[in-house]
Amino acid sequence: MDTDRDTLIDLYLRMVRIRTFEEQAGKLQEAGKVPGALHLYVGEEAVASGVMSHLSNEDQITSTHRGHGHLVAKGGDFKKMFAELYGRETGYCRGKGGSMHISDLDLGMLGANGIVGAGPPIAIGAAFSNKYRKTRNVTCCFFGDGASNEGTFHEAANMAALYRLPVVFVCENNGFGEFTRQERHQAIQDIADRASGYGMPGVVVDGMDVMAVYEAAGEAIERARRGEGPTLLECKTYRFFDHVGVRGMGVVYRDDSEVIEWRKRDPLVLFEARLLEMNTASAGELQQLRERVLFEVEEAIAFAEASPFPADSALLEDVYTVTGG
Ligand SMILES: Cc1ncc(C[n+]2csc(CCOP(=O)(O)OP(=O)(O)O)c2C)c(N)n1
Repeated sequence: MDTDRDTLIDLYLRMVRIRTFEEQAGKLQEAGKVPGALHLYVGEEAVASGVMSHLSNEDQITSTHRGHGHLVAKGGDFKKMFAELYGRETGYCRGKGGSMHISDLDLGMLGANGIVGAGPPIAIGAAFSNKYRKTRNVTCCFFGDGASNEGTFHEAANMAALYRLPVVFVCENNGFGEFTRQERHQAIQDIADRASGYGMPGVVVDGMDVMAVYEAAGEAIERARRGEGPTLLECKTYRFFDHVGVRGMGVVYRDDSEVIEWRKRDPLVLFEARLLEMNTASAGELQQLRERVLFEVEEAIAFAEASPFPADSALLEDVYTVTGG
């Protein structure tokens, strides 16, 4: 595929934005400045970036507990994100939701979600609406290998294929559900194999190679836009940090040597080398981009730290209850 320079730089920038956001968020949490659980996306940047590069604000995504990378790649506001992590009034949820409840409907980001497997039913609802209203919009549903065992995924996959809904199921297979290795929670190697059981194509792609994700996602998204129905796109990836936070909770479930091996396939380093090799940009230009992003992230952190906490009187605002009838 011939990809123009702007697209290549855009892919790089999305990955740098995610990496920088997540590394700084991890540091802040370790310094005790950010409360709550942060499930960081470092190592998996190529997946969100390769997919999101095909989407407009009218296309939707559903996200997961590991959701920062998805929102950053979809154009999320650093300031509102950091303010939310800090629990401040100026955050996406006015400081009352934290990492796993952030959404941005203007960007078509239908929400992070602390419930594993909660995204697929929401995604097919949005996709059904797109089809019913005859838009050409597509919904991309991100979920992990662990979530692919949940009933919600299977019901959504069945319905999506049955009604040929414009949805792409993007499975981020990082090899673990929390601390459980994939081979100990499912009897298959390729989650994409499950697609044929529902009557949709299943595609396996190297999730550390942003160009490979970009190409495979492009085909699946175009197929959905043409009204030909869903695809299950399995991206084989790896998280460099622990399940929660940078160093995690001290559970031993993988060797450091495994992480070191995977880090040799760091999606950012691989792509940077490719950009230099193709003469898309010089090392100096790429460094300038990274410095600009770091500056934006630091500005956003300063904004969050200077923002007030929500007032006690706001405690019950934006809280919804269903009353019995
Ligand atoms: C319904 C439900 N079951 C269990 C959990 C606890 N839990 C949080 S993250 C997680 C692992 C999810 O693994 P995966 O879907 O592969 O995503 P990853 O963390 O690897 O990105 C589990 C079991 C939960 N939040 N929700």
